[in-house]
Amino acid sequence: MELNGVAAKNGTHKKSLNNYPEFTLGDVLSHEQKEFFEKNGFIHFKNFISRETVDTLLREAEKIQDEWVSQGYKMINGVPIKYGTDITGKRIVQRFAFLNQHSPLFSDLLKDQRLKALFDFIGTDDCRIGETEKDGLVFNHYINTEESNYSQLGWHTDALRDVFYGQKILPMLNVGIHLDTSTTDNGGLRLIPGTHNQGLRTLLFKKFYFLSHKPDKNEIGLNVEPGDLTVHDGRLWHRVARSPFIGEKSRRRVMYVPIITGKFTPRTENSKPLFYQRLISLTNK
Ligand SMILES: O=C(O)CCC(=O)C(=O)O
Ligand SMILES: [Fe+2]
Repeated sequence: MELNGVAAKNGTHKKSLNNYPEFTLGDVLSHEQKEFFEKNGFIHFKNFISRETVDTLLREAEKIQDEWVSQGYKMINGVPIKYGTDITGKRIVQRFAFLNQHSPLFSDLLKDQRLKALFDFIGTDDCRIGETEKDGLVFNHYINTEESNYSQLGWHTDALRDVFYGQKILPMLNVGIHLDTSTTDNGGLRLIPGTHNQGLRTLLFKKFYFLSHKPDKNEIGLNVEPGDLTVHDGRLWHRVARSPFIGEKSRRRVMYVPIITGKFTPRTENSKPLFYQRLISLTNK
């Protein structure tokens, strides 16, 4: 694999099973981190938050989930909420949007100074964390049960939404904060390194958006532990593979927040779902 050539040189990162280097996020990006990201369109930072913080966030999300379930909310700022069923039969939220607007624990997390260091992957001075734009802080909860229909997500890029807006594709990053261990033998994020740099034709037509789930010969899987942070370029092709297991072993929870540029376009209670937001909620059966 091409990535094998990028070997660990010093103590700041080590090799993982999948053979891509892992890094540590500080207050500024290193030259090596920028170079890796520019070439591959993704990067993996270990231990962004502690296991204790992960546990606290999981408990907080569960509290918010129980409230949303009991109130029967359908959308947050016009973004459809995805509901499902846990292995115990309990009704759960499988995709939250704008979670940062529902608890200070989540809004404070987005204030972490180290997240600002990531702006340098874009390099313009209008970068910001999408606290009130796009889908805000998203929380995805995948689990395979008899009844869960949210256990995978087809091939897509996150930049597609700008195409539907008729806008120029603006630089954008998607920052993942992982809350469960996810190894490549248990489904999880698959991405195709380098596809962020291959032009509009690749961005639009490499795969059938959200409908195609077929493994790609160049895809790589991530191996993450709770508290790890990953970043991928908005133009990078990726999917979420279904875990081959049923039940607890298949559980995978991960949060995403975008780093965006361009015109400030906040969403409010009166916002309507955008095409891509409907697509996500319709296609992951
Ligand atoms: O769950 C993941 O790791 C990725 C989710 C994703 O690609 C998305 O929500 O756009
Ligand atoms: Fe995505």
